[in-house]
Amino acid sequence: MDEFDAIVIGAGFAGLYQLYRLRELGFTAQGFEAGDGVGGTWYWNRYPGARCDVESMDYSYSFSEELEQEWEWTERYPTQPEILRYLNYVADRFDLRGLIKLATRVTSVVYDNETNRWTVETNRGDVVSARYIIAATGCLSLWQIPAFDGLESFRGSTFHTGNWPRDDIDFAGRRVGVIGTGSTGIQAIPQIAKQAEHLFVFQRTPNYSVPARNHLLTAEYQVSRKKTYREYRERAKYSGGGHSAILPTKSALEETNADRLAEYERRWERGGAPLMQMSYTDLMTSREANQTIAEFVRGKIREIVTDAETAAKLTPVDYPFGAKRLCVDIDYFETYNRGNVTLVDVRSAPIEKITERGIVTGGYEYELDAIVFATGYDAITGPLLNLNIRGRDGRALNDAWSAGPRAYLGLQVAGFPNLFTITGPGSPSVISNMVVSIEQHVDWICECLMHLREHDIESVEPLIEAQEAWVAHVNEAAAATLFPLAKSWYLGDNIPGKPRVFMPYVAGVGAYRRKCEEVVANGYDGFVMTSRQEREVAISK
Ligand code: N01
Repeated sequence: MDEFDAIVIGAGFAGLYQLYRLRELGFTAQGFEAGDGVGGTWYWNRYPGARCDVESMDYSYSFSEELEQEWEWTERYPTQPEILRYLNYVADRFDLRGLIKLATRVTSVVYDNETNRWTVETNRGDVVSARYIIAATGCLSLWQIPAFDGLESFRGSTFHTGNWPRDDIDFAGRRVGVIGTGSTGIQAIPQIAKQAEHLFVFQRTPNYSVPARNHLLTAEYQVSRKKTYREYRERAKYSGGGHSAILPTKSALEETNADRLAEYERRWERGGAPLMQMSYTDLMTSREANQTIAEFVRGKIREIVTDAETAAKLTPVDYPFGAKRLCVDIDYFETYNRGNVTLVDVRSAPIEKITERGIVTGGYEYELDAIVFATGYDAITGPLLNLNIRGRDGRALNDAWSAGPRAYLGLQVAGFPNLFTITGPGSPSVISNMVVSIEQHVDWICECLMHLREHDIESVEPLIEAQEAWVAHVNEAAAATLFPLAKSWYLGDNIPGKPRVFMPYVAGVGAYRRKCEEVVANGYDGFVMTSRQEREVAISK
């Protein structure tokens, strides 16, 4: 059996950087990636309109100044093909491909008490052993299609946005149904509408969405940003969401109505998520403050969508602005003014079944040639539970997390020694700029591994008390916000039977990073570290 210091699962932003750092530090490592190329999320999500709604010059690695300086982003919000090119460039530039086995899915990860090593098996028959397991599996990689009756009988083509084919799909002349109006549906719908003969959008919950106001980046802008990249990145690391933005200082309720509207209008014109993050301090903590922005966006929907009935259906009314992930779009609401687009409300009349010809709802059969499922993911915990992880004494992670995820700092789980999760539950992850959070986790893990090596320590895992206190703190932080007031994948609401727990840590990447630094400064407070001798004594008892 091949033996490594570490196995890294996944070769997206997280896996690539993790492999790079391990090699630089002299650890032997093997990466496994289910896709037949690197890129993770950006490898799989090739649906029309896929792009990142974090700005390109923020949504990029900071670990190499050379990379930062030589890579040229072309648009404010990068498209999927551009991000995938970037990640391929990184894989080549840092010579990472030799460390990764592509088209290889990890099927089990099992800890051995006696040897303090993990055995990893894959669908290609690999059986390898490692001291450390690092799950770089992404938060939104386990796509899901709801169990619609009759799904298998449909005679047309079906697609899930998170598993989009590599070939170009042409919807010209076809009647297409899209189920789902989250961030993905909202990006794909305007593009599919341009091609399809007719597009039917099956919407269960209307979403708040803000225009992206995407544009090409000028050379001057890139040069000026690159000159100040270091300070810029440093500010992002200690910010709220992982962008270097000037944070608001004022409550929305301190402002006059006219000034508040002017502020919202200015940010709406500028475009993007800063409308939520930077306008006022209390949009996500005060219902009254939130109502001011929710009403502003509802007004915009009514202004854009010409048919009043369609506008009303598209208007979110029963949950706070931003409590489901805020969407950023290009011509989303405008798309409903096209003659070839029909909005079908499947909240009042849920999808009854899928037939060989199409989708049945409200007693009516919508005949379709293709169905696009933009129905989301078993987020954050799904990809980890899917690895079939068994820790000390054969305990399955699925059992340890049967009532919801329990992890310390989103980095480690008690009872699973030397297993690390990058952007795991209880860390800022999806509430932040993922690249900033990924780099911080990889750096923290590497510092920890070096500490273990230097001090001849064989294993690290959280103390159960520290883990429980952190889980309680993560829950308290979420409870102080409006996030739990919406049904969302942040809470696992989209997966039948999934425990309703708010999974990301909402207090901001700066506060979180300081906590991680403090833990290290206090001798890995909350973790238990065991030398070989101590472990052998424990086993022999
Ligand atoms: O998935 P979602 P997504 N019948 O879970 C609907 C990231 N992302 O792929 O809201 C009918 O948000 C469901 O309805 P409801 C981003 O973090 C980033 O869109 O549950 N409808 C919802 O409308 C995002 O949040 C970028 O009532 C059903 C939709 O399917 C995350 O990925 C771009 C249904 C699922 O929405 C996930 O977004 C795109 C049913 N039975 C995505 N079941 C960037 O730009 C589900 N739905 C970085």
